[in-house]
Amino acid sequence: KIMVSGCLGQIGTELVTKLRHDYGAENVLATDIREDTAHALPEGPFVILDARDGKKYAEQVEKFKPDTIYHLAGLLSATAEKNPQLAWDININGTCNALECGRIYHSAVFFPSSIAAFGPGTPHDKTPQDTLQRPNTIYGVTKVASELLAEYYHKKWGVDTRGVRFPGLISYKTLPGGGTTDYAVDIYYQAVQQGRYTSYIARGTYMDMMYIPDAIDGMIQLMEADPSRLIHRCCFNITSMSFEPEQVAAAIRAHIPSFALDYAVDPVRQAIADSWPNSLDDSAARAEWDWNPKYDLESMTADMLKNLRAKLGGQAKF
Ligand code: VAH
Repeated sequence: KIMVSGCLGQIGTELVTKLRHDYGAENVLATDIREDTAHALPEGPFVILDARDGKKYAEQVEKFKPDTIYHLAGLLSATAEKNPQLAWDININGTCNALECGRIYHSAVFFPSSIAAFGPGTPHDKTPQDTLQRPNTIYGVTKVASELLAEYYHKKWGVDTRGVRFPGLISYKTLPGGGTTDYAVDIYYQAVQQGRYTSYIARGTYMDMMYIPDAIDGMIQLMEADPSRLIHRCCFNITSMSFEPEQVAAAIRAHIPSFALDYAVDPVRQAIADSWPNSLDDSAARAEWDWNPKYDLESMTADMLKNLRAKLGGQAKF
């Protein structure tokens, strides 16, 4: 049995859909701070849960008795930078509650870290699995603190904690909520609706990215991996591609030749992007639990445009 917090987010909606398909809807408890008014999730148990409410979090875990908790509730980088105290409250206290539940009720806990867990002083190219982590964003600070907490709960109390450092995630079902990498999702929506896009991230800014089917499969693969093979726990570098805006534009032009890209750089999100790696070394994930993504920029672009044209119907002019 599985419980998911933050189930209505960009990752959560697709994870719950996949888990309910694979394990049976009744075995997957979806929780979020808000109601599923858009009916983003397939049928199954749903509970309103603010991850900061430790008492309610524990009540739900005690009642549902999940073998695994995927703790996804949290604020993303750009939103967090606008409200650092709230970001600390949600991202840290929520994770503490998930880990306490893992300790008391013996559930395994998945934690989503991020490339944001690295900062300006970290090697930017092929960033190693084990290296300096001194991020200068509140989001990155909460990710490093949470990684260390998750490692501590494993070493101190044997909680089965595991996690990955996600790159920017690209999907067409649920929009991301206030990230820095969101330009790489917006560009596809604008391409099919306007035939053009104005990027808030500057030309030449490389960041790791991943198509969401690979992310969802990777999370489940990690949680099902043989624990005796795991040398690392929280959290594994994983990536599938690294690109800059001009490269996405070129991939889109293979389908929409007239697609135009220009720039209006947002200094806040550009500074965040500049502090992050250009590319990760994900050899530890490949060696310890056979991480092996399927999509590259070309196949992701074809799939995104096909599905956005279907989703947007008449709004898709290109
Ligand atoms: C963000 N999409 O932009 C998230 C993610 C690596 C990026 O953490 O904040």
